[in-house]
Amino acid sequence: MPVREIATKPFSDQKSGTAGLRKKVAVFQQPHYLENFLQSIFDVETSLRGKTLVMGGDGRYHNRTAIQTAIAMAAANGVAKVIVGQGGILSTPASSHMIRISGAAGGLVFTASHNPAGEDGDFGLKFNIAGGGQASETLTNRIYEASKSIARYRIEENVWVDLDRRGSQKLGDMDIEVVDCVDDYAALMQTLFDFDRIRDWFKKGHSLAFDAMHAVTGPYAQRIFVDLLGAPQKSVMNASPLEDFGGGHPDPNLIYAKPLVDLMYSDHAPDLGGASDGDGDRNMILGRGIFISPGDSLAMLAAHLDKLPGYKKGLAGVARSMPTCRALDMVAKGRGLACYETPTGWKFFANLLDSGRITLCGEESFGTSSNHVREKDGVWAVLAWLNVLAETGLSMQQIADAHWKQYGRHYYARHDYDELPTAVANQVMETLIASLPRLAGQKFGEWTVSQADEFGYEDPVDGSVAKSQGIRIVFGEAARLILRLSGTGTKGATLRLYLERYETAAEKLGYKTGEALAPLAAIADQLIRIGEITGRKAPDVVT
Ligand code: VG1
Ligand code: CO
Repeated sequence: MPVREIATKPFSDQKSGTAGLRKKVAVFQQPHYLENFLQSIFDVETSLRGKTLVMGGDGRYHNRTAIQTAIAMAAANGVAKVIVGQGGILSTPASSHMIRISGAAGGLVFTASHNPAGEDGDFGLKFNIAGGGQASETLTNRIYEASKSIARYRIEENVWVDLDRRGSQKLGDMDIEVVDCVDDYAALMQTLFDFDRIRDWFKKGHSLAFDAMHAVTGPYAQRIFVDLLGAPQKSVMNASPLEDFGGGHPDPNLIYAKPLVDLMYSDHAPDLGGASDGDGDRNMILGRGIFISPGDSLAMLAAHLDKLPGYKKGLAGVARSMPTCRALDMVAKGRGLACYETPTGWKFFANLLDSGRITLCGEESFGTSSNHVREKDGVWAVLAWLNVLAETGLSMQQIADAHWKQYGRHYYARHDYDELPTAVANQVMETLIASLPRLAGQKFGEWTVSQADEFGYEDPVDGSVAKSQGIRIVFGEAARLILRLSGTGTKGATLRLYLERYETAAEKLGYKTGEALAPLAAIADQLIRIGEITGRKAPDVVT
């Protein structure tokens, strides 16, 4: 097959955000756009030459086209072997696992995660390194630098690979292996969880509702929950992945997964409700009549995980992103575990996991996972909860009540202000930053500011430093307000305000979240003035 060098000109916007490069589909469809970014990866990550590269995506619009291009460029750039999920499908955690077990030098994960899909929606590409973790900021910055001066890319001409036919194919000197997207992942799950016990739990009449949101987890849920664990077919909703995710917003939260939430609060609610996002790395967890916030889910799993087969040795340590509520810290304290606080974005957990410092980690944005892969993992979280329920024989409500009684309760919410003009969003941030030095010691309502600063992180493993990772206003253990700019949006700027309030007294454990946080929201109005500066009356999404 002839390799061609194509002359090209740089695009100025190929800087990765919180998790990869995300743009409108139309941006990715521009001639040379994807090719430039891919060539920048091949030019920077020269270790891919002669090695294996994993490819797969969440199945959204443009997935197959992009993968054909990537295969043609991998061949032209000296990659020895490409392993690709059948139909171009691999969930993000399954990609991470595939990179790990195949000893690949890296992986291309085609996804814009929870962002809407379809012709007018978003597309994205994440580069993962050997070991299965997301490229570090240092690496994505080098790729960005390369993309700013790129002048040519290499591609094999006239390539068309049959992505639907499992097995081996050849493209020039390069091997291509098309693999089932679920097999290896399902095998991994069976090493971590007690499938027999979960099967029995279903046989006893317990039930699950899982919403795949017409995104990538459909085939995984079908195989694992229905075929392997014997859950009735109706346990999996919206199981067929669609290129536009059914026109929905594949973000598993109280707003976008409303049908599941309604079911869980109805008279015929199952014992456990779960949902995942576009690429399968997020999870939402509910019990009958109860929503478990992601921060609580993380803390409760930290308290119960060592009952499950894959974690019997106990946890090495735990970690959470800075905006994630401090419920995890309480469990860590109670159990004598190290607890790390990292910037937002899963890539910051990678070194902690690789060095054996932590076993479990999570983010407030519906992300939880363990050291079994280097991405967050939605189906894993649902399985972990299924196993905890089957093992303890308790209901979600009973587990939550006992947890809050022992550790206290963190009320938590995130307020998103979407699609703001970038200058206006920056003004909110800058105004607040300017006021920080005056805040410590000031009293607001029943709370006094103990600390007000911009969060920075020094990685304990490689010493790399990440600055300006969000503003935090801390009121001792009692409360926190956090403000940061999103790094995953594709239109304007999104401001995220996070509210956290901690209570331990028995009579304060049963509030409704909105009510518990109302006084804190009022303080946020006064301190941060989002409404005043942006002209927005209310957040667009509250989760
Ligand atoms: C958001 C979340 C963050 C998560 C990231 C990727 O980032 O807040 O916790 O890691 O999405 O998740 P941001 O910068 O928009 O706040 V996913 O499921 O898109 O891979
Ligand atoms: Co995702």
